[in-house]
Amino acid sequence: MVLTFRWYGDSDPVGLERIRQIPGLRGIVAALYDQRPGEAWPVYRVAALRETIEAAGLDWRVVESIPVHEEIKYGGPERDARIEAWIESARAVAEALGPPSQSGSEEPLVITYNFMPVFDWTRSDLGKLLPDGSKALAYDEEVVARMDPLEGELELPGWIAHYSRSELFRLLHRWREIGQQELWANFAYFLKAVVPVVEELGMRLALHPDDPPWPIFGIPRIIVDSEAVRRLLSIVDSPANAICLCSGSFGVLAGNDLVAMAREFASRIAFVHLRNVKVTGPRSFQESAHWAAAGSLDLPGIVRALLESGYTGPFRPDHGRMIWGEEGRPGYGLHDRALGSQYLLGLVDATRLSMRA
Ligand code: DNO
Repeated sequence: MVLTFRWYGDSDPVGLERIRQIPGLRGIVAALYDQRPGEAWPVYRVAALRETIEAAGLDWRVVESIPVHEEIKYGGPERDARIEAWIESARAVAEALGPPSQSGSEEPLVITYNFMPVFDWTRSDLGKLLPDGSKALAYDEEVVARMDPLEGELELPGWIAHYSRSELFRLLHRWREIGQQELWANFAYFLKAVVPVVEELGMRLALHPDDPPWPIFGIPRIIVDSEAVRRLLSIVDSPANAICLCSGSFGVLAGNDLVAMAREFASRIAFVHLRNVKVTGPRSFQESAHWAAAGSLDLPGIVRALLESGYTGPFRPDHGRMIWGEEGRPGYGLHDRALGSQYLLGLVDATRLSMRA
């Protein structure tokens, strides 16, 4: 398993030179965050970002994300053109990133994406004050139920689309007509178009689960549990059609046994997000430090299941709290993610040791 770290490009308050000092870290997770969803990425821009990352002694191995345009998700008239643009971006990634120069890793390049309609990951609070003075991300279903996205009341850390009020109104209206079955059909249409290309380019897709894994604002969400994962993997049976095992997303649903999921899907996992959450009620949670005892998830068990099942791909610490007075992008400060990365490396080392015994 290869430790990686998400970096948001030149506008990220956490610089590459600081990331470079985290022990055991070479792999960067990045994307062209200023490209609008549905626009094809130019090769020269991907290549320029690669050069910046490599100049810092690091290696760009995971793309997160190439966003999927809404037309594709609701099956609008422009969907084929938007899928073509998505494929063009994937080709640009393959051409500009090519073989890894720094890490010598043999692992294929990974493209992470999600299929959540309208909203990416959603929280009700981006800075919940914890008793120790740190600030965490939190989701409280009751609070979300009272929010009106059209009034801009929503905390949307993961939202790249930035719709105008009227665009959002139209989108929300359209989704009132679309149910889970149609969303599945549109997802299958997308997978059948992109997976063969990604496979041919020697890369792998990593579908990020829905976060949180239930419908919000009356809009369907489908990538929520093992059954959904089995279904999506069978739509195109190729190693390139893989998932991102995000412990924190799946982990807030009591029925999701992450250790069992890691074992069952190991050969079809292309990327792993490891973070901890503390479940605070039905459909409510707050994010905690990575250390297992700080939250509800069995991170040592997940790491062991992955290693014992032969997983050798990338993983990253996910969402950190804001600690030591750090300010910045919610969930993506330096300090707590760096602490988390070292805890995770410790788990990997200890597991490997016990597997040798
Ligand atoms: C949140 C992230 C997500 C993820 C996308 C993948 O922190 O894990 O924003 O990058 O959903 O497409």
